[in-house]
This record gives sequence, structure tokens and C-alpha cells, in this order.
Amino acid sequence: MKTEQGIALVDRDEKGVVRAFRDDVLQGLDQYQKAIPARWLYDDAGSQLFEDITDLPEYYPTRSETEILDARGKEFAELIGTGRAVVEFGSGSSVKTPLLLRAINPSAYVPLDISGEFLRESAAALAEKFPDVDVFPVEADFMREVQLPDEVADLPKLGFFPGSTIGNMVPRTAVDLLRSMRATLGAEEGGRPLLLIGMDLVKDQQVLEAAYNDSRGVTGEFNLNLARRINRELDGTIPVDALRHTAPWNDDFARIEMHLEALEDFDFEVAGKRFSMRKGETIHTENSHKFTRRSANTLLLAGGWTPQARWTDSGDRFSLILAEATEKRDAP
Ligand code: AVJ
Repeated sequence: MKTEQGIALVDRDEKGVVRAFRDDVLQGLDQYQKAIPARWLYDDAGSQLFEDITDLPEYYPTRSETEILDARGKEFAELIGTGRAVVEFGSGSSVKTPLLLRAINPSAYVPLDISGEFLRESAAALAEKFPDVDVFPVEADFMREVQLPDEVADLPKLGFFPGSTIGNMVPRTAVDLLRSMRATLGAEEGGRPLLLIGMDLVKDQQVLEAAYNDSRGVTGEFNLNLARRINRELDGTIPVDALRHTAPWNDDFARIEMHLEALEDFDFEVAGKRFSMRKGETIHTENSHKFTRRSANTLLLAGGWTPQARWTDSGDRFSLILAEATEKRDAP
């Protein structure tokens, strides 16, 4: 077992403010439809609230994906093989990653995450559970190409991107991410890179909306935490009590949307800039795209990955897809 110090690659200003967060928030609040990229939901508090969401009775994705990982270990082992470096995009939760590592017995595990504290905690827990696997956590924004530690340079790679996090991105951004994953996972030293990716499926609207607007209000807290984070980290004065969580299904784009809706008119400041909201106006805070078998395959192909195998849970709610980096020239 070996754990490296995380390599810090997040760009902060003199006051410790994450520059990209401030820029995204200021730009997003200036738009006609206010919108903030979903990745900023996941500070330490937000990551903890998301963990709580995964235990909710209405939130099926985590249970469905875990069921697949638990049931299909033998098939993963056959198709993926042992001795790879598993590169996880977003650091592993306590349940899913061990199921994969146990099934395929890799040489190294490289969790990438923008949230340093969560990253180090989960990396340490994994390192303890898997004494034969070298663990190299990297604190980084995986939306861009990430320089992997030298120690894994010569190992064949398996990218692991569970949770349907790809569904948080609009297709254009999802394709950019899939392409930068290819770049991160590198050329073909020791075998073409593979990607094991979770993608949630289109299903009954009531089931989807309940999963994102639970009766206990945990998802609401998760959404409102973004406003609280802006107030904490960017000198914000958003009146959080004047916002409410909504999660409508957008059928045209096959996605659940999360919004923070103003319950009254108000003005506020963020990082010295003034903004206002009208009653009923919303800040769009997250998309969660849902896929069919074909739409999932099309997205992967557009990002440079050829689907090779697909599994769903017993309730047909969620899919896990194994894809291989597409060859440069693919006839016809
Ligand atoms: C982290 C992308 C899997 O879209 O289902 C859960 C985040 N947001 N409830 C999802 C989320 C509200 C989640 N993922």
C-alpha cells in the first residue's frame, strides 16, 4: 500500500477563492436565464449531502448501479483484465469503487477530484482496503486533460466514471469531457484505454421527478447549499430563505433540471457585483440527462469511445457501459 500526497492543481487567487468558481458564478448570474454549472454543487458540504441523497428511498440510481457492479464482477474481469491503472473521474464513494477493484484486481488506483478533502479521505480508505493496489490521489479539475502520476505511465488504463455524472453535462460538454478523458488516459502504452461509465436511463416521469425532489427535502438542501456556498466563499448576500428547490423533467432534452426559484423579488451581491431576481425567476443549477441505449452509444461515439458491452440492473433503471478508445480511422 502506498498513498501519495495529493497534487494540488486547483487555481486559487490570493484570498484562496477558487477563480473558476467565481468566474462561473458571476457570468452565470448575469445571463437572462441565470445558470451555474452543476459541478460547483460539490464542495465538502455538497458532497456530503449528495452521499445522503444516495440513501433516499426515491433515489434509485446508486442502488441500481451498485447492483450491476456487484453482480457482474466476473464479466468485468474477463473483458477488462487485471493489472490496469484504474483512473476514477470524481473520487470513489465507499461502496462502488471497492466492488470494481475487487473484481478486476488492478495495479494502481488514481482518483481525480476537485474537492481535496473528500478526495484524501476516500483515497486513504481505499488504500487501507486494498493493500496490493498503489493509490495516487490527484486534486484536479478532470474537465481538462490531467497529467497522471509518472508511476502509472506505463500501465494500461481503465477510466471509471460511475453515477451518471456524464448526465450532468449538456451533450456538447459531455463530448468535450469524453475527449479529454481520452487525452488523460493517454496513448496506447500497454493496451488501448477502456472506459467503464454509468448512464441513467429514461423512464417514467413521476419516478424521475420523485428521485430529484424527495419527500425529506435532502435534495432541496443539496441545491440550496450552492447559494450558501456562494454566500460563504464569494462574499454573497443571497437571501437563501427566499429560494425554493424545483426539479422538473424537460422532455425535449431528456433531462431532469434543478432550479432555485425566487419566492419574492430581491437584490443581492456576489463578489462585489450587484444582481436581482424577480419572483418566479430561477437559477438553473443542474441537469441530469437520462439516456436510451442508442442515445448513450451515440454520445460515447461522438466522444471517441466505441461501446463494447452494456449491463443494466434488474429493474432496467440504469446502465453501465464498457467502451474502448476508438481507433483514429474507423471505416467507412
Ligand atoms: C451525481 C450526477 C449522479 O444527477 O443523479 C442527485 C446528482 N442531483 N440529486 C444525479 C444529483 C440531485 C446526480 N449525479
